[in-house]
Amino acid sequence: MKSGIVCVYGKANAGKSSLINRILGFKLLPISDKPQTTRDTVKAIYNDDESQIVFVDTPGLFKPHKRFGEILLRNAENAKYGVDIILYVIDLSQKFDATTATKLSKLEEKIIVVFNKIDLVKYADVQSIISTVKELLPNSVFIETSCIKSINIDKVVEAIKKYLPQKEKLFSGDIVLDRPKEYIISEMIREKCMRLMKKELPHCVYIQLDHLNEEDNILEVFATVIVEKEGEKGILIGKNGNMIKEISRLSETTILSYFGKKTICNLKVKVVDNWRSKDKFLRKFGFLND
Ligand SMILES: Nc1nc2c(ncn2[C@@H]2O[C@H](COP(=O)(O)OP(=O)(O)O)[C@@H](O)[C@H]2O)c(=O)[nH]1
Ligand SMILES: [Mg+2]
Repeated sequence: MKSGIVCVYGKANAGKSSLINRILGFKLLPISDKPQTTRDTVKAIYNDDESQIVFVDTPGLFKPHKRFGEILLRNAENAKYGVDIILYVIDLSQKFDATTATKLSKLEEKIIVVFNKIDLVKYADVQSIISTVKELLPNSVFIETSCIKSINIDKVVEAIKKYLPQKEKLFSGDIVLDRPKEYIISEMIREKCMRLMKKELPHCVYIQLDHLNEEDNILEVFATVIVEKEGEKGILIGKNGNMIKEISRLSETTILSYFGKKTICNLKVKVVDNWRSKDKFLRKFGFLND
């Protein structure tokens, strides 16, 4: 049996969560076109007959502009230590800067470089990025992928398996995420907010799951969508409550398809003034542990 921990690392929006979802074969982690969709360093677990891969999805690297951002960044940076393999995801369609690759070149861990979003670029335009990375990380493995078009995802799995140590499974049974149902549901709701909201607004959203009422065929969710300002609350509720209704409706569909139960999603919206800058709330919401 081969098993180990793979940290998925790279800039915000590179496609890290998309890649993990593709490898798992179903959509587990939230994805959107806004950077910082991933907030927590969650572990997503891939199992097959001969291996277990524990993926650590990270919030990605970005310039933090609030206390909250600083904490996410610190967690992302810390996640890469003590793992078996680092999967470094690069978005080929974006301007490349060598800082991250240079930082990684100093680590001992095996690095698999994933050049993602090849569906968006012409090879001639990205050749120089690829050769720069190859020079900076000469001992790594390199794979070009598209998560959208499902290109070379199997090669990534193959490469990971090759370098995983011989070890017994770290997680038993068929757990796919190291988080409870409540977490998965609130992430599904948050993903809908991220997708429907414009620009900076989605980042102020925190989903507090108040109560889960679960019966044989029905799942009733009571949650509070927390934002930072009255204006944001207005936008989130929308004209005649249309926005929050749409968020509920889309969440219900996603929760149903994942848990196989008809879902009713009751959402309230509440303002917690500037929560992303206050340690008290960052701690309460589980982002700050010290
Ligand atoms: N065209 C294209 N888009 C992609 C690809 N992989 C991810 N994306 C998109 O890039 C955005 C960010 O993806 P996400 O997985 O949330 O990135 P993360 O922040 O690194 O976890 C989403 O809109 C994805 O649909 C790809 O291979 N090709
Ligand atoms: Mg992500």
